[in-house]
Amino acid sequence: MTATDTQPKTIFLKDYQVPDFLIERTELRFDLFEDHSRVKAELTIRRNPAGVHPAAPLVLHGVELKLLAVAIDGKVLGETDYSVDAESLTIHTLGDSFTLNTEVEINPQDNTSLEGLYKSRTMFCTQCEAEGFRKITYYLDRPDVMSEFTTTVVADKATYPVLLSNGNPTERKDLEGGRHLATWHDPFMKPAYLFALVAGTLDSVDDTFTTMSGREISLQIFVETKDLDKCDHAMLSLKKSMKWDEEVYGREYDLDIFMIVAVDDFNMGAMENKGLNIFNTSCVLANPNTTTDMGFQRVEGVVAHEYFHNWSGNRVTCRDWFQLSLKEGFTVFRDSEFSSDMNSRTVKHVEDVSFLRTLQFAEDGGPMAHPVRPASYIEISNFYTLTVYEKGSEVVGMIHTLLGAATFRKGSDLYFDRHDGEASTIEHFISAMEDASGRDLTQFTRWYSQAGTPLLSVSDAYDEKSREYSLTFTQSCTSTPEASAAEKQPLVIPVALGLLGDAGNLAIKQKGAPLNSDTPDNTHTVLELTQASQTFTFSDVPEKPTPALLRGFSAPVKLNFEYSRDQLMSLMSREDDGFCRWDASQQLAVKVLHDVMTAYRAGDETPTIDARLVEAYRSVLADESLDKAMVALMLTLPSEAYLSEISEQIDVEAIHFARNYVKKQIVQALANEFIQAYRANTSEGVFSPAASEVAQRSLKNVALSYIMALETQPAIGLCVAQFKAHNNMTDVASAQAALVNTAAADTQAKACLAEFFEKWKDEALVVNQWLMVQATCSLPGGLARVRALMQHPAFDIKNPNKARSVISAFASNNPMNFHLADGSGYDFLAEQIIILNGLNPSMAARLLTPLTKWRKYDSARQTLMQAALERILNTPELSKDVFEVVTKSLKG
Ligand code: B3K
Ligand code: ZN
Repeated sequence: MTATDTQPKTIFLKDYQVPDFLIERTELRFDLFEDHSRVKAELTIRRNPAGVHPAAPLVLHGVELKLLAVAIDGKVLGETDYSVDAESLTIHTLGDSFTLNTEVEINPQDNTSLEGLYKSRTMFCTQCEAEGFRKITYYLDRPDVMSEFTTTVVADKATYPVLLSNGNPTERKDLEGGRHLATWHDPFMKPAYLFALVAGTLDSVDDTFTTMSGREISLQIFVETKDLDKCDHAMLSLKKSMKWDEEVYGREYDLDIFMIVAVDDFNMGAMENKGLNIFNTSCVLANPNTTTDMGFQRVEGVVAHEYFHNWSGNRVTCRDWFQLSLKEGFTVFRDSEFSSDMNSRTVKHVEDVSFLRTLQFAEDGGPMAHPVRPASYIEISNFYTLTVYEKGSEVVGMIHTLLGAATFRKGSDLYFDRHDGEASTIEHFISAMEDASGRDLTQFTRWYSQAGTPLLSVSDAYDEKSREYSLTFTQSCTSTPEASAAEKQPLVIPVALGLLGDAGNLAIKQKGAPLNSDTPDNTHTVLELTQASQTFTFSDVPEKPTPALLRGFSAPVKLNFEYSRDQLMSLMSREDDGFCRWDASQQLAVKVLHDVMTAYRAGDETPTIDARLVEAYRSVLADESLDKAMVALMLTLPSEAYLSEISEQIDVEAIHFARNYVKKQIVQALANEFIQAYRANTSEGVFSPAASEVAQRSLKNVALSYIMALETQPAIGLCVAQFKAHNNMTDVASAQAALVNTAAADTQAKACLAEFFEKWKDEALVVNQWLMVQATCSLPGGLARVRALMQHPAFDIKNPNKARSVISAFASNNPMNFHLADGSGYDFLAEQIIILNGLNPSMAARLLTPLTKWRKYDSARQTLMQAALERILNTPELSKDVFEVVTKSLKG
């Protein structure tokens, strides 16, 4: 598609109509061959009694299919009975119920989009969400058409001994010519996006889980034989998830078997197909030698997320794709709660908030901003966004906060019970929560329809005489593509609050209202804002307190309260809420970083930094009461990406300079403390993935990164020694990253990179880390390094993990090199997007993100970034995916 062709169509939520036909049963037969595959479908169809077009023809979705045969009720159709175009098969005259048989030929081996049926290395696999099923057979490929599936897979037995699909296995037999067949039946009605098929040479790790009603479920994780030693963590995570969902949500697994298959070529993290989850290897394989602590956590979180979809997504699915957050926001909320329960709640929360504030806030402030429930889209693949997922999860989290855990659980029970087996909407979810709580959530639902991050400005006043303290909150929201700032309506914002006095948190008495608190000492409350501006007054306040606002990040808003640096130090050391303590450390660091950026712009490259930051860090390092993972987080300066997000106009060089400069100043003042922290947290023992050890490693590696900022030979020596110890991948990867980013360690870095590659060249996921650490190296010459990496035999642009490790990592996490003033970084990215547009459009569209932010840069860069976008727009045969992001970015 080019700009001159017909523009792709926009789909609107307001135009939703129920389907004219329903598919009661779907019987599929796949004959898989090396150069093509055949798919026979027998669909039992009837007119939808609730349909609005009683005489409508049957219009089935179908893309890139070669139609071989079509019959209704066993009668082969003549050419005038139907018509076929690039996206559909239309059958003109039909009764109210009938059987449709089709046969199509497809070419999975040439399918580089990784949607539909495709080959990943040696195996066949599928990805159907959102609209990939239409690349497999003609179908009503929409989530409100739910059907009972029976699937037969036929393939060469020697090459594809394992044949899997959804549900329970019902038949297996050998056929002539060395082929064999397996049939699977899924008794649960499901939309086509949850269909899956896998055929390959796979081994499995097997286990069982006994459900709360005593049913034994067989659990299998399928991988290539070489990866059998990397499945234990995923299996353990799966069993923990199954138990947790029973305990916390009362949800039991339904089929007799639950399978996970790991594939190398996958666009996303994983997919919740009914009974047959398909995972990107990066989200399922884990082993201490090859996987970092972060990798372990990701596996646990993603396994849980996909498992939880069995109820929030599969048993109750979405009516249409506008409702995506109904399953995704809710399921992210569920998996975050699970991870919080399995590990440290505060640490998990800080990590989530940091991610949200850096990346989702940036999305919400850019041209692709959209409500949690978008009102329109061109290509739904573009809406698997941080807003739908992460902000969607925060919105569910606010309902949880407003209702309390017990009432929320009543609401979720009601939702699952009422809508089991249905394709549902966000209204249904909200109604269940309203009915369970007796609350009116009408105003609250604005969170689903209004885009943009609300800004909450807060001011306070204290009257010593009356001992009254008041807080005034004013909410606003900047303009987003769908609505101007003036059109934004006030939201319901829960503000969790503490009041910090000299000797600790004060008891809170809210004037004119009973305290909304579940703490016995009344030091915590949740205020509910509903108006554009609102004042809350507290009585019997003995001293002017420092407000601890938005405890636990009780709402996804930008908070603006003019804390003094001394107040931030108090919050850092004495506030009860861990999130607020961390947030105060970030705010203090931001202030100091801004001082340095201002000095840098004025030509001063050796400013003195505010000693209070050093003192605050000294106290954090000495605070024995803190969880070590929290110490590590509090000592980590805000990232360049976060500093960019909060800038009106991003000054790439000043941000990079300030961050490095402040880091160096801190370590020069606290060198002994950091060395001490490094030593105290280095354990000689056997590796353990337990939370306490993860926390130690994170603190040790933060200390290492400070020590390396000294750029001395002893520091480099320490780092090389850690690299060579090869005790676990977290330590090795941290040492490698520190060496690669230190100019003075050039020789050592080169030696380590060579050694690392030699050792791990057969482990694709480890090689991806090796690619990424080089692609994100901020030292000069980044673009040349990245171009060289792309020539390396380990690189393959068709593999999304590799494209992400090199291209996306460079464009998103290497600002100094990507944003070179000559625009060469932008040209490079445009080139790669144009290549990927032809191979894998949804990947190509995702890679565009850094260019969509062009308005936040100086005018010279703006011009260069726009030119890169224009160049992409003028590419022939532009996919819908790329077209949508580019046009919205240029307009927005
Ligand atoms: N539901 C899938 C997303 C698939 C998106 C494909 N474009 C993964 C998940 O959120 O669990
Ligand atoms: Zn999901």
